[in-house]
Amino acid sequence: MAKTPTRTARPTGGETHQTVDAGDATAILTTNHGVPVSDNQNSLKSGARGPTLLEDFVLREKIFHFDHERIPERIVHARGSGAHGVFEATADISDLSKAAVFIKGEKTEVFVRFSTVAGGAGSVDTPRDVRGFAVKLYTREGNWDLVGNNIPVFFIQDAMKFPDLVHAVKMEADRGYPQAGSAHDTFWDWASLMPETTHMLMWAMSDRTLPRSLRTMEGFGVHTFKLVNAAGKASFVKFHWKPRLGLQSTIWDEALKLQAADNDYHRRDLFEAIDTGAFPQWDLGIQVFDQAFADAQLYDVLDATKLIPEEDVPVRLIGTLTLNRNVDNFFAETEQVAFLPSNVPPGIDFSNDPLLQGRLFSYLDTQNSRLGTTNFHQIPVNAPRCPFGNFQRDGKMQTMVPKGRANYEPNSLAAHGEEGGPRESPAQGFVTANAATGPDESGDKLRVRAATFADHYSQARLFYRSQTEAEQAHIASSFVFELSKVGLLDQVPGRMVANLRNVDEDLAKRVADGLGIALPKKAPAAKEPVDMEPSDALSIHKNMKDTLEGRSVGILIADGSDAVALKKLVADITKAKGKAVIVAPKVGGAKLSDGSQQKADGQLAGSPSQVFDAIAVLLSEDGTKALLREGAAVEFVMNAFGHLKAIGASEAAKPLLDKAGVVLDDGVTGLDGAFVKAASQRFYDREPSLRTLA
Ligand code: HDD
Repeated sequence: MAKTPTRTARPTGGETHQTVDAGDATAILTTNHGVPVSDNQNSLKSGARGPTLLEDFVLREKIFHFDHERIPERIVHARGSGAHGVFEATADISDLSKAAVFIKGEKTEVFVRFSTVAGGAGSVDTPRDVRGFAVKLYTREGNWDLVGNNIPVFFIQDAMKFPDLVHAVKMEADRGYPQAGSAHDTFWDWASLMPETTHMLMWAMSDRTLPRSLRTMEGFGVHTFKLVNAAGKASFVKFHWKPRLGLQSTIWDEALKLQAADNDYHRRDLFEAIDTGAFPQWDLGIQVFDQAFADAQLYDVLDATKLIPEEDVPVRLIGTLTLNRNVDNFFAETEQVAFLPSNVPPGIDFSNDPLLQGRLFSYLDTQNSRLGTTNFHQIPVNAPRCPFGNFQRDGKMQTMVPKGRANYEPNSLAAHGEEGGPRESPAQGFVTANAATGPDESGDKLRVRAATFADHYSQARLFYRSQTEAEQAHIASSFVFELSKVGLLDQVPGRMVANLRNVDEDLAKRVADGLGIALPKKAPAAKEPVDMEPSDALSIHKNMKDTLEGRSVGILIADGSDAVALKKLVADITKAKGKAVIVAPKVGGAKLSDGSQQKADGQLAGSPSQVFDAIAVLLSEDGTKALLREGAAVEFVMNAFGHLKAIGASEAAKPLLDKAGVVLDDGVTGLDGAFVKAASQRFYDREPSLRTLA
C-alpha cells in the first residue's frame, strides 16, 4: 500500500491547479473548466441580430462568476489594508515563553491588516476612528494571531456588550448614516449610559484616532495574555507594537480635508512605502508581570478598559516586525484573511479577561459567514506555513485530498500497513497553563461583573492629565464637535458631561462651555476615582520623532522657479529620507529659470497641501504673481499653515504667503537647512492663534 505523509501539507496553487501564467503572452484564455475560449467579446447568438442562446456556456459561466464576486464585508473593521512581512525575535525570553516564535534570531512570516472600525469596506481612510492592528504570525508551531488595535484599552469590559457597541456606533438603523463615524445620536446615547466606556472615549477623542500614517501608530494586544515557559510557569503579559518612525497624527481639520483629497490616504501611503523599499517597522514590546503585581493594583488586569502604565511595568523590546511585501491580490489576501484571537501556539495563552473570552468564539464563527466555509483555513493567506493535519474532513470548498481510510481516531490502521494519520503530542502540543493565577477563578455560576472592574474614571483621568496642553485642547474640542452632532436626544450631551466631571472638572467645563450648556451635576461614580501618576507614554506629542523619514514635502513650483534651488531642495529632502513631491499648476510641469522643463508629480488643484507633511513654495516673482490669482495656490499655503506644518518659501513667494495669512514663526523658514529641520516637526504652538479650541 502506498505511503502518504502522516501530516497533510497545505496545497499550493501548483499542486492542485495549473493556472495559466498571466505573464505568458502566448497563454490561451480558457473557461474555469479549462476549455479554450475563441471569442471573449461576443455572446453566442442566433443570427447576427438574433437572441442570445442559453447554450452559451462561456457567457453563462462568466456572468455567473461575476454575479458572485463579493462576499459579506466584516461586520466591523470592514475597511482595511494588508501587507506581508517578517517578524524577527531579538531577545531571549525562554525563561518566560517556550514559543518558537520568540527564539532569539527566529524569523517568522507575517501578514498584517490595518483597518478602521465603523465604516464599510468602501469608506474613507481618515475618519475619527480606532484603527485595527491585526497581525498573523505563521510560526512553525501554528499561527499566532495578535488581533489588536492602535489603542491599548477598549470600550467595554464584557463581550456581552459588543453587539450593542457596534450597533450604536455604525450607521443608524433606519437612515443608514452616518458612515464611518461616531458623531451621531445612537453612539453617544449608548456611550453616555455606559460609564465603562469613558477611558476609551478619552483615547477616541484624542488625535490617536487621526493617525498620520499606519506607519506612525502604535499597536496593542489590549488584553492581558499569558506567556508560558517550558516548565509550565505562566506570567501575565501585555503586547505592544512600537513604530520605528515614532508617533504622528493629523489634526481634525486636516483629517476632514484629507477625506476630500484622498479617500485612500493610508492605503496608498502603506502601499507606496513598501513599493519603494521604505519598509515600515515596529518593535514588539512586552510588559510582563505576576499575580502579586496584579493583586497590588487598584484596577483589575483582566479588565480591558484598563492599561498598565509603562512607568509601572516598563516595555521590554523582544522583536521586530518589518512589512516588506505588498499583496498581489487585494481580495485573495487582504479581504480573505481571517484573524482569530484563538490562534495561539504553545507558549502563549489566554487570561480570563471576559472580553477576550468572548472574542475566542466570535472570530471563528464570523469567518463562516464571511468566507462561507469551515475550510477557510485552507485559503493560502490563512493556511499555516507549518505542516498541519487532523481527522476533520469534507465540508464546503474542501481543497485538500486526504488519502486513505484514516478519518477517525483512535485507529489501528498502521498495524495493518495502512496510514493511521497524525497523533496527539502531550509533549509538544498546546497545553492550557493551569497554574493558579488569581482568586475567584472558579466557583458558582454567576452572571456578574467583578467588583474590581468598578473604577471607570481613574485611568480616563490618568490619560487626560498625561497629555500636553495642545493635546488636551484637541480632546476637549473633539468632545464638543461629536456631542454637537447629537441632535434629537437633548439629554445626551449633558449626561456625557456629567460623566466627564468624574474625569477632570476642567475638561467637563470646557466641553460644557463649548457646547453652550450649563455644567450638569456630576454623575455618581460606581467607585470614586483616584489620581494616578501621569504617564508620558500616553501622549503622542511626547513620543514623536523629529525626522523627515516617512514624511513627504510638497514643493510648489511654477514657470520661472529657480532650477538650482529646486535641485538642491530635492536633494536635501531625499538625503534626510523624506519624499519630495513636485506640484505645479500643470501636471506637464513648469519651465524653470534655466529654461528646462520640470515635470510635476501632481497638479496643484489635485494635490492640496493636506496630503503633505510640510510644503516648500519655490516661486519666482512672475510665478508668484500668477499664483496669487489661483485659489488652489492660496489654499495650499493657507491650509499648510492652518495644519501647523512647516512652510519653506523663496523670497519672491512672500506675497502668496501674505495672502494666505501666514504669520512668521519657527515653522516658517527660507529654503535652506532650517526648512528640512522644520519639516520634520509640527508647530502646535501656532494653533491657538488660528482657531478657537475648547
Ligand atoms: Fe474585534 C474584527 C480588534 C473586540 C468581534 N476586531 C476585528 C479586527 C480587529 C479587531 C483588528 C479586524 C481583523 C481583520 O483585519 O480581519 N476587536 C478588536 C480588539 C478588541 C475587539 C482589539 C478588544 C480588545 N471583537 C471584539 C469583541 C468581539 C469582536 C469583544 C465580539 C465578541 N471583531 C469581531 C468580529 C470581527 C472583528 C465580528 C469582524 C471580522 C472578523 O472578526 O474577522 O468577529
